[in-house]
Amino acid sequence: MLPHALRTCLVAAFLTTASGLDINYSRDFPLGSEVENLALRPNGAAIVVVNTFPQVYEVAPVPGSTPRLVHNFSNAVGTSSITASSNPDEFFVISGNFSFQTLSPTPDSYAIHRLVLDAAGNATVTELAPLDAIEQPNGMINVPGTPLVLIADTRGGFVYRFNTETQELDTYFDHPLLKPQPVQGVVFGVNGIKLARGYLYFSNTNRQFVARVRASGTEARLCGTPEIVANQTTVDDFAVDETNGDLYICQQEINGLGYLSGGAYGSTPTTIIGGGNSTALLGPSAAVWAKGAEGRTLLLSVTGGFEQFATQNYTGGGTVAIVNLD
Ligand SMILES: *[C@@H]1O[C@H](CO)[C@@H](O)[C@H](O)[C@H]1NC(C)=O
Ligand SMILES: *[C@@H]1O[C@H](CO)[C@@H](O)[C@H](O)[C@H]1NC(C)=O
Ligand SMILES: *[C@@H]1O[C@H](CO)[C@@H](O)[C@H](O)[C@H]1NC(C)=O
Ligand SMILES: *[C@@H]1O[C@H](CO)[C@@H](O)[C@H](O)[C@H]1NC(C)=O
Ligand SMILES: *[C@@H]1O[C@H](CO)[C@@H](O)[C@H](O)[C@H]1NC(C)=O
Ligand SMILES: *[C@@H]1O[C@H](CO)[C@@H](O)[C@H](O)[C@H]1NC(C)=O
Ligand SMILES: CC(=O)N[C@H]1CO[C@H](CO)[C@@H](O)[C@@H]1O
Repeated sequence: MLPHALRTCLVAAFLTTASGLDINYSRDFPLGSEVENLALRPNGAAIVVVNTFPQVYEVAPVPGSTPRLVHNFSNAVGTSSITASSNPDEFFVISGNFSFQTLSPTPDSYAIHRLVLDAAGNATVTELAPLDAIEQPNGMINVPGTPLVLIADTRGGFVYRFNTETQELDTYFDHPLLKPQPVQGVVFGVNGIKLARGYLYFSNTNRQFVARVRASGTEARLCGTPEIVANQTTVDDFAVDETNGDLYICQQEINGLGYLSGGAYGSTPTTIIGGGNSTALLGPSAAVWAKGAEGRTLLLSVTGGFEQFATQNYTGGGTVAIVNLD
């Protein structure tokens, strides 16, 4: 707890965009955990995947909560993706083998699973299908009210769609803006994806933008032309405020949280937490709105700093951060 309290350090920029902005953290995940993504239980707890261990955790959305192991897969290196389904307390999780030393995935190692939590929080996990067509699954979202999930292939530069009832996998969206543009061997194209305001929003990590294209998630195949809405920003995942289009951007590379007003699309986000030498947010990887708090409270998965997974000289700090925006 203490290291986290000490770490809280907000840059002056936030004072002009929000007052009372504060940040709190869960306790650290086990050393070596690359805390990768998260989804919400109906009770508001975060269900969190770790990409260096094949594990899924539950984290109560209160400061100082201890991550509770929910499931430990036996046949994979890590878990890369999670989304809540259209049914309460049901989640889809992707497991697979990604190496942080070579920064590359093992071909044919990924699979999608259904994870259902009972009232006691115990998980029942069923493998649905291998995902061999997808080079490297990253962000995954549910298409509301359907058995469909959309899966970003960060290495191939596609958005796939998987039907969790029929097991059909197809290419939902293919566009040049989804493709990676490798930077010193680091290959990350489309990364975060969100359906909001009648659009599919997506980030491209190598190319440092967030774009959007009109979409419902249910069309046979998406054929629009995306527009870049936030440019020249280091971006992993992000959250969209459904009411006004405001964007909150996990700036993993610069350890910050970026903000862009829905009225300022086309410009460059401002870092409202972290950045510079701040340790307030070391490697934020994904964002969801806290239960009933859209536009007010974000839950972020935080890796504790990316370099440690490449060097395997672990420094810890993997947490869920709770960011109050008002
Ligand atoms: C997860 O399972 C592996 C064996 O598959 C075991 O070695 C490891 O200790 C387990 N981890 C936890 C946190 O239970
Ligand atoms: C993925 O890693 C697991 C755990 O090390 C291993 O059992 C499995 O064979 C690997 N899968 C592939 C396709 O290499
Ligand atoms: C659920 O979890 C609790 C505590 O972890 C355990 O005592 C109980 O036996 C589990 N119930 C089932 C049905 O697995
Ligand atoms: C985004 O920024 C890049 C430079 O990084 C520039 O080439 C491109 O024209 C910009 N695109 C938009 C839509 O602003
Ligand atoms: C970060 O720390 C280094 C070394 O102390 C210093 O030179 C640099 O100016 C700092 N950067 C910022 C943005 O504060
Ligand atoms: C690991 O990191 C610590 C500081 O975080 C440093 O003092 C140490 O030299 C590093 N070890 C290696 C083997 O790089
Ligand atoms: C509930 C709680 O502990 N909130 C704390 C979150 O962090 C801020 C500082 O960033 C504290 O002022 C709050 O009390």
